[in-house]
Amino acid sequence: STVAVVGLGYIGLPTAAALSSAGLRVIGVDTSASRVEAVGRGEPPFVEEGLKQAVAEQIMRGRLTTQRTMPRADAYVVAVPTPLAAGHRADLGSVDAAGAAIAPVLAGGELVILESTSPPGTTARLARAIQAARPDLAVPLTEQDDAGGATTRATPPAARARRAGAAVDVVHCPERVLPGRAMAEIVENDRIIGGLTARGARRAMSLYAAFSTGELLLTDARTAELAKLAENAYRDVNIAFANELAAICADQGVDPWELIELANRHPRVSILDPGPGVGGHCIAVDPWFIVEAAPERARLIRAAREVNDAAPGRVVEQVLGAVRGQAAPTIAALGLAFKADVDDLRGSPALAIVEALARALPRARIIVAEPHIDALPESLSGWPKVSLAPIEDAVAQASTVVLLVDHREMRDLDHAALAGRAVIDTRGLWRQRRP
Ligand code: SAJ
Repeated sequence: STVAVVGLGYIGLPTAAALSSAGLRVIGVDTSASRVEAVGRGEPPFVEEGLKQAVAEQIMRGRLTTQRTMPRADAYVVAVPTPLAAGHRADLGSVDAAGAAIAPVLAGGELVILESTSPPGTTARLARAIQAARPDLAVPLTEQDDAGGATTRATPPAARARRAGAAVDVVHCPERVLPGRAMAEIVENDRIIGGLTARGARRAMSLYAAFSTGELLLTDARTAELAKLAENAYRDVNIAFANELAAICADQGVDPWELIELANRHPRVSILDPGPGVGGHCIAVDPWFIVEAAPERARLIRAAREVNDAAPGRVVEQVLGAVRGQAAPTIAALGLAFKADVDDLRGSPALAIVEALARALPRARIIVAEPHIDALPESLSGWPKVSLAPIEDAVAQASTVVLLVDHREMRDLDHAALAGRAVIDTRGLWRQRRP
């Protein structure tokens, strides 16, 4: 059978590779012409271990092709961005656009799977939109709908009678792979599959069974939506706990990493690592979807977001404190990515910190070292005082060194190079361990 993967990004492309590697015929769809073309040449536009090889092989075998227009297919896997809009609200524009593109090509009987992380109710919203665009098809919103609509007033009997053919099932199967380990986790992780109807969930299960070695856990769509959000909110709350402890430790003159290491020797304590903030496009975003759905209830989840969002500002204050009194300081900023060993700058606290320093220090030089990029992003390239250099060069020229990302390359840095410099280590990478 043919699967269309809608959105060839960090989730869609690895999923397209996994589905085609499992022997399915896959059509990758993206609105970006350059992305369609690059992937069509077997060249993914971002790095993920094993991705390039898998994509190139499937393209070569002809099992994976790419195009901009929505094809006919037996199943559609929607993996489009669901970013935050103003006011910490979910921007569902890309999900709506995907639905609008899929609806006209449906013939009846297809499976539409939403993988994008979504606020509660989004799967039903997608189904409603497809139903509205295609009154001639049956797109069940509930079990009762599916049974013929005996108890739903929403569907007039005349409309029901006109609907021909098999139902179009809309299902939520939230992605949950860790950036940097996407290819392995897409295959190995357990999956939550939430149907608007039980049949939809079962149909999606047989699709995922083609490539997943994890357990496939069936539930309803709203539970699946909220479960995914809960996973990322859980991590956000736990990182906020570590970041709040680190701020308290700074006032108390205590090394937070030593404190956490010691507390974690308790059999039921497992505190995460404090850092310069929470970045990426998931953990810093998804908890807001819960806040939006339940603003009165989600007090802890909102507070965690606020604690983590305040972390970059604390690092900026620390750096400003370290260079106070210097007319023209040179600062080495090590790392721009949102976390270790990835090239992804989206929502990166490190990037926000360097931008803030560039604005706050008119006469400083800021030398950025980020081994995963070969040019500064647009937000920094306009500043003559900001440059990109190898790690050793950046450190050699600087009087203040701020470590922002614990990349492998930063771990390997010879500590002797740091001698005589003010060092702000936001990841606890170079801390002095007690004997
Ligand atoms: N971070 C800390 N301290 C820690 C752990 C992380 O400061 O102890 C920071 C990182 O530096 C980074 C941010 O948090 O800036 C998030 O990094 P991450 O590795 O925790 O998570 P993501 O955003 O790369 O991926 C998460 C994963 N979710 C969970 O682990 C619950 C992944 O499985 C999801 O699929 C992904 O979000 C997603 O797409 O939703």
